[in-house]
Amino acid sequence: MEYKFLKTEFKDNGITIMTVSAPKSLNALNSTVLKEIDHFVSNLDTKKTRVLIITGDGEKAFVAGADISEMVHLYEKEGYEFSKLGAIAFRKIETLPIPVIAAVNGFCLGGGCELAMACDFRYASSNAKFGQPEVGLGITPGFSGTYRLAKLVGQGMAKEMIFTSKAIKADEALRIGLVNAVCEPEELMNKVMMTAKRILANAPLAIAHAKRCINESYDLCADDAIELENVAFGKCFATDDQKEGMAAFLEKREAVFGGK
Ligand code: DAK
Repeated sequence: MEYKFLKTEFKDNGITIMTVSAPKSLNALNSTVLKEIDHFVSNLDTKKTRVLIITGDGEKAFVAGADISEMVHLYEKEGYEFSKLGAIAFRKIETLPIPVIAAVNGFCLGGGCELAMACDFRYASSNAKFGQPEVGLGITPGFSGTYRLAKLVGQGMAKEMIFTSKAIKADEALRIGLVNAVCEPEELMNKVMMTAKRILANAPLAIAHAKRCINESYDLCADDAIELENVAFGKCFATDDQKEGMAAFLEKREAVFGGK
């Protein structure tokens, strides 16, 4: 499928970059962008792509939110449908069996912050700004921001960010744990790539199991979360990757994982 608002780059080492590109509106998410993201993620071959990087086109914005010029025309039913469109696409990102890293380059507001939070972790450029400005527009966060922001930074900080609608700078986002690292804008992609390459050196199936355990255990009681991990651990012993990883250690060589 040809995308109007997405640029996709498949690197032969297993890293794919998905860039949201709507420069006239600072990469704002209209319903076409959301459908394209959904289509892209739904059809991603996660045997070939082992790490997905999501970023925004240009230096000014990652994504400056849901498209206000489209939302202004919505009523309750369409508002609900628009919200579901983003929520479903972002949930697909969150549950992909591969790591997804957000490279946040500039404004990361509203639906943009929600897109970044659906990724496994975030690196930001020093010019990035994060916020959930929705209540200033008379709406609530609509793409699972109330849920994921509170999970990431705690309820008190999430409530302050959402109730005040004030954007925070990259260093504050780092302090509260919304991003894992901050660097100069020109270094951002290199830094993300270096981390992606480190991930590529490890066993894909073990990473997929670990991601699922981390995602799912959050909403479970301790006993169920521990059992989930026990089962995942056991499943790893049915893989060639476990045999290879342990043999390589004992033979004092680098492991070569086939994802089987
Ligand atoms: N939507 C549409 N256009 C946008 C936009 C957005 N979110 N953000 C920026 N633009 C457009 C501007 O209108 C402007 O267009 P032209 O005037 O050139 O045609 C162009 O991008 C450049 O923006 P500025 O001229 O404003 O640039 P500045 O550097 O002066 O300011 C800014 C940058 C990011 C501070 C400012 O553009 C801004 O405040 N943008 C809006 C940020 C915002 O409020 N974002 C959150 C959107 S609300 C839900 C579903 C989803 C959501 C909620 C509920 N349900 C259905 C329940 C999600 C909501 C949101 O994300």
